[in-house]
Amino acid sequence: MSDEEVLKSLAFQSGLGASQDRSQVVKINKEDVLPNAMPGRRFSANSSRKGYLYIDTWHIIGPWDAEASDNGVINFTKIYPLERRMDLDARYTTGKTKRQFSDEREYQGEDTLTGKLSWKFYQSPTVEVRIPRGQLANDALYFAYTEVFFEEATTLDVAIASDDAARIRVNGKVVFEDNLLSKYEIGEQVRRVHFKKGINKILVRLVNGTGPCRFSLLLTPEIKK
Ligand SMILES: [Ca+2]
Repeated sequence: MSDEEVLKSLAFQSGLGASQDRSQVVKINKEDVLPNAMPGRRFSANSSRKGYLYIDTWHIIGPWDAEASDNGVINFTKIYPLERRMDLDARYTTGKTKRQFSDEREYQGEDTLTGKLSWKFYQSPTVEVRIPRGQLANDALYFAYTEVFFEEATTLDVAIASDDAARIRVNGKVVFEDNLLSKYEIGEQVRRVHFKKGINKILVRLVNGTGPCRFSLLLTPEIKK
């Protein structure tokens, strides 16, 4: 053992006051799945049955200041304008102007931001879609948006996970809501989701407490229940 001092994490505390839920049941065997999942955003009847597919291309906007929790639970009752009407050309000057951040590689710091926000294109190399370091902040709100194309109307089981709280809409309908600052598990919840023929719109509203901020949608060929 070296006796050099090792820098400790700054251990930023989330100011949102939401409790942590460590009780998720993992339904996906990540050792089997993650090395084999393929990126995609256009799906035919065949492609969806061959193996695991993750949605890799997104537009991401944020950070805004996240609102404090209600008794440990992130309050999703407020609806933001872009949840009603999507506009990828929208510009905002209401973003966070100060941030602390620490990513999954424990790169961390604090600095100031302009507060100016616009949608940024992001292609994720991994199943988990990570908020890029330039946008990462503690106690922050983000939105991520994508459109996926299905050649036929399809119902699929989708393994959804978020770090931290998230509400996810497919074609306006909420398919996932996690209102705790929970640990990220790739198989956090499996939802049976209906995708219509043609373009399907997916909107993720994501709240980060501290540390990395990420989510994933993994389309599963079959889940043994
Ligand atoms: Ca986090």
